[in-house]
Amino acid sequence: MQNYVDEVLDSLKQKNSNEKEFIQAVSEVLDTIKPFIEKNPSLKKEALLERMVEPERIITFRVPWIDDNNNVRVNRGYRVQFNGAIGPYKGGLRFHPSVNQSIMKFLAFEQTFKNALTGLPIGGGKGGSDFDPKGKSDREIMHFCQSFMNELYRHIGHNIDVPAGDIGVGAREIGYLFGQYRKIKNQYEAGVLTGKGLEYGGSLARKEATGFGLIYFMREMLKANNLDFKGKTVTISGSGNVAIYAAQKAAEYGAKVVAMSDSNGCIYDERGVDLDEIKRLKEVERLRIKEYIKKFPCAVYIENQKDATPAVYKIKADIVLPCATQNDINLETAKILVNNGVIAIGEGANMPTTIDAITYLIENNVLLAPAKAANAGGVATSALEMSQNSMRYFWTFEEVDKKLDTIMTNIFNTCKETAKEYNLGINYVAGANIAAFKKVSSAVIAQGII
Ligand code: NDP
Ligand code: 2IT
Repeated sequence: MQNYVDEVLDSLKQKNSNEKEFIQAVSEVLDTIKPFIEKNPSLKKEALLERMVEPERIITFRVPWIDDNNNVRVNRGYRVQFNGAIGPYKGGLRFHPSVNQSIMKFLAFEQTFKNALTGLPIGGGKGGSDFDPKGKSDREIMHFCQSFMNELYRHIGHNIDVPAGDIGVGAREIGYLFGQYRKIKNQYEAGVLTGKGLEYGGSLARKEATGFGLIYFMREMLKANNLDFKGKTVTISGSGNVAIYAAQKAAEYGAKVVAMSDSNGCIYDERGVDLDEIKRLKEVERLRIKEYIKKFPCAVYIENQKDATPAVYKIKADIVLPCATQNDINLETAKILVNNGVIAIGEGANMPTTIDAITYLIENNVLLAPAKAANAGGVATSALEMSQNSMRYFWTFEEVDKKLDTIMTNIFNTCKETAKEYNLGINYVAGANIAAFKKVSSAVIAQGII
């Protein structure tokens, strides 16, 4: 059976040799589920792994738009509908210049398992574009979103595929996308997108959900190991949606967030980062994080050096929350973190840690909250938004937040129990992968060869 996993991985590497992020995401999952595959030898006859690593469908399309100087510009749009066995495809849209098919496939693959862990009826998908929103005017963003939807609309629907936000896509973009969908379809299909504004079908607590959910998961993970947030120092990579609300909840639990970052560098504020200022800079003004020190000259700004560990990871902290992008923590960075005495790492971003770094961290007894479990609060609350849209009703902030807390607590328990069942100690990464794989694969098998 060991061979079966290796055969499938070899063939995947051959077929997708230029898709390094996708190969990485699949390798991490398949390597950690080997004990489960061993116990279920009949899966090979079913070609189950081959079916699980092949997306149901990939859509790519041209997105033409006109910039403020009247130049015609063209970007590439994507939607990867990876696995719809347990519900409509569900997952965010990422607008970032680095977006390519490999990144879309890795994100959609991860999403499939993450969504299964939430316990809610959602399949896995992801989409986006290599469009760079940085420095674009509101009008350019709107025009791009409209053009993107001019093609995407034919592939989505509240029972088909339900996109949401991710890097570079927040409430503003979801608003423009929803408006264009409504215009084209001439119908009010509230549940076709999530992360909507509160005035038109958005859910209370969706904005906070990924960050809050990450901290609820971490709270349970720390508790299971006789630890908590009180008095701990925290550093956070990123200062976007996930980072901000993770910082807020960690501070509520008595931790001190001393550093946050963007792709240029980080700010270090010994007294604890002022989140109102971060929110003003990032959510309202859309400025760089280095502006923080204008208001707080006692803080320092440290610029990243090219090809080196990002500055934020060199700052000593008990708890580290990567909430920016993939492969932020490599082996070299993991060694720095361990040397600095890190206790726990919470993956708010998708696949922020390379495989060798994960192995090193777990071997060094660092508690690692794996992305597909720990950041599932965002998509779980998106599913709650879909429920509210179907009911044509809404829950209060407290009601949604309480459901989110229960979901995150359940996900942690699933990871812990599965790790225990397979004698994996604190390897919650393997626990999450096995539990999620079990669920999606049984649904796939039950539905026959399709
Ligand atoms: P945002 O666009 O709101 O913020 C992204 C943050 O990451 C910014 O601070 C950005 O800095 C920083 N960053 C640093 N390096 C990079 C890089 N190379 N590429 C892109 N961003 C970089 O995104 P989110 O907060 O929504 O997403 C952050 C992470 O969390 C992503 O990995 C996403 O997939 C994941 N996630 C998001 C969920 C959600 O609900 N939004 C749910 C689950 C996971 P800069 O401004 O300099 O680019
Ligand atoms: O990575 C993710 O889980 C998200 N970007 C959120 C997806 C969603 O559908 O809310």
